[in-house]
Amino acid sequence: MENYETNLSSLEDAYKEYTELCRDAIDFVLPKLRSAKRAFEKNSRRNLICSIDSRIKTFESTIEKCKRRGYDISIDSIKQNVLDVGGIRIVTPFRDDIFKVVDILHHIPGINVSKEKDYVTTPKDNGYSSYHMQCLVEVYSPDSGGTRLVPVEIQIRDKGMDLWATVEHIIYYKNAVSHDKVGIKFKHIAEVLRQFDDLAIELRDLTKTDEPIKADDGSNT
Ligand code: 0O2
Repeated sequence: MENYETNLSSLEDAYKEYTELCRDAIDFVLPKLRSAKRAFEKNSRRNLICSIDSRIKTFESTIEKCKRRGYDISIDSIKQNVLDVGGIRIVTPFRDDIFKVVDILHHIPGINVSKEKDYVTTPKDNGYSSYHMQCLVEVYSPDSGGTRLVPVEIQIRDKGMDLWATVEHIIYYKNAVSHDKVGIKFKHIAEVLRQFDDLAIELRDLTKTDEPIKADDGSNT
């Protein structure tokens, strides 16, 4: 037992050191996203992005994920398998904005997209909807004699999807005991939110809110 605790404590130290690299990777991405957001909004009548948040996964949550997924509990295994230690979440007003942000991310130098999961076009069976991008970000690292690629997971969702995921995460996502009735209700809420998303895009297009600002248009002054 004592040995287990000593091992866990030295793993936590190694994890803490690794999270510093993950923070550097996040700090590389954030200003680029903010500048892309500003550039879009300069030429448009509306926001492309409502919010950008970032977080470092806690040690406890990482260990829990390793156990849940059956990964080894070691620093090498964490680096190899838990690719969302550094995470960024972008929330957009409309569902189709998600794909505009995805496109922007593909064009930012220094951010290498290694894997994508499109739960927007095809939501998970439980109703979860979001776009996940696994990115490898170039970070300066004197130890490795230059730059090093550090994983960051970027999740992009619209407001409705974010509301659903936030509430479902609290009530249900990691529940050891699943209640069929609760799961069905969440699936139903996801469908209602999807209908709302469809309607919101229809109304936006009807009111031409998405038309770019013309050079002589004073409405942005
Ligand atoms: P936490 O506590 O939020 O950090 P992979 O299966 O690994 O190849 P995928 O599908 O992109 O690729 O990743 P994964 O690991 O299944 O999900 C990544 C994160 O997405 C999760 O991290 C959650 O944050 C979120 N997520 C995925 N599925 C659901 C879901 O059904 N409901 C909610 N609310 N969130 C979800 P963690 O580490 O599991 O949890």
